[in-house]
Amino acid sequence: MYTQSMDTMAREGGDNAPRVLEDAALQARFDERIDAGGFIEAKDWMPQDYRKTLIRQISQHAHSEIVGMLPEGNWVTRAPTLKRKSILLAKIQDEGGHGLYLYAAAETLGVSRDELLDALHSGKAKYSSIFNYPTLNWADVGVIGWLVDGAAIMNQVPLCRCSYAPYARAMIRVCREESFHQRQGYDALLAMMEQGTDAQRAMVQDAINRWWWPCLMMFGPHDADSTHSAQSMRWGIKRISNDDLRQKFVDATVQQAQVLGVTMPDPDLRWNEERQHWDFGKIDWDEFWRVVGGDGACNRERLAMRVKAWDDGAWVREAATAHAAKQAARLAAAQAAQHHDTEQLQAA
Ligand code: FAQ
Repeated sequence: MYTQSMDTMAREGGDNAPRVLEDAALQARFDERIDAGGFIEAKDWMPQDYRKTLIRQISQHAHSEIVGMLPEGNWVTRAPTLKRKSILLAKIQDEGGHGLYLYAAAETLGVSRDELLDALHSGKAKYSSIFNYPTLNWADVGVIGWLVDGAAIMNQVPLCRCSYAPYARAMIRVCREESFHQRQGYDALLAMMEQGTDAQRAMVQDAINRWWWPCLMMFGPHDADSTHSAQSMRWGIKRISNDDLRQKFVDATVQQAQVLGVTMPDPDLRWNEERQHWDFGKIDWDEFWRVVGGDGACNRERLAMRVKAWDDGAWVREAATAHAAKQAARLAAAQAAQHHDTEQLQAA
C-alpha cells in the first residue's frame, strides 16, 4: 500500500523518472535471462505482452485438451473390447488432467479459471482446429492417438523448454502421457491392419484420408503468415517454428505409415533427396481459417457440449463452495472460542 501511494504521488507530480528507470532495469534483467536461455518463474517481473501471449497460448492449449476429450468420448460406449474401452477411458481422463495442469499454469499469470472458461464458453477463445472434425468409425480413435497425439507431441516436446517455467514443467508430464497415447493409437491401428478384415483395413485408410490434412493444420499457419511466431520465438516461448515442426511431423509419420501399410492422401508426397525431407502438397488454408472461425463440421456441437458440462457441474461447484464456507466459519468460531478462553485465563 505504502509503495503504491508513493508511486501515485510521483506520477501525480509528473515525475515518473524513478519508475521508468526501475522498469528499464527489470526489462534488462528479463532480456538477459531470456537471451541466456533461462527460465522465468511466476513471481519474476515480466513484460505485459509476454504475460498476455502466455495467457493466450496456455489457455488455448488448456481448452484444446478438454474439448479434445469429446471426439474420442463419442466412442467409449462402442469400443470393440473391454481392453480397448479401458485404455480409451484412461486416455480421455489423461486429457482432462492435462487441461487441469494447463489451467493451473495459466492461473499463475494472474488470470482466473472462471475468466478463462467464460472466454471458451462464449466462443471468444480459440482451441485447436483439429477437434472440430467428427469421429465416424472406430479407426478414427486409433488415428487420433497416432496422428493427433503424434502432432501434439511434436509441438509439445519443445514446449518443455519454454522460457515460462510453470508451463515448461506442466509440459514435461503432458508429453510423457501423450507418448503413451500415441503408441496406443498406433497399436489399435496395427491390430486392425494385421489381424482385421478387408473392411477394417478400409476403415483405417478412410480415417487417415480424413484426418491427415487437418493434422498438418494443427501446427498453425505458415511461418510467414503466423502473427505471433517471431515474437514468441524471440521470447523463448516457442522454440521451433510452425513450418519446421510440421516438416518434422511429416518426416516421422510417413515411415510409420509404411510400416502400418497405409498411404497418405497426398499425391505430392515424395522424398526429396536434396533436402533430406519429405515434400508434401499444399494445405487448404481456407478450410483451416473456416474451422478456426467457428464453421467446421463440429464447432457448434463441441461448444454446446462444453457449456452443458459446465452447467451440469454447477451443483458440484456450489456444494464445494458451501462446504469451504462452512469449514471457514467453523475454524473462525473455534479460534474465537480459544481467544475468549485465553482472555479469561489471563483475567483470572
Ligand atoms: N487451431 O501466430 P500463430 C492436443 C491461431 S493439444 C486453432 O502461429 P501461435 C492434445 C492462433 O491461436 C493441441 N487456432 O499462433 C490432445 C492465432 O490466433 P490468435 C493444441 C490456431 O500461438 C490430443 C492465429 O491462428 N496444442 O492435441 C491453430 O504462435 C488428442 C495465428 O497463429 C497446443 O495448443 C490451430 N491449429 O502458434 C488432446 C500447443 N493454429 O490467438 C485430445 C500449444 C494457429 O491470435 C486428444 N500451442 N491458430 O487469435 C502452440 O504451440 C501454438 O499456440 C500454435 C499456434 C502452434 C498452436
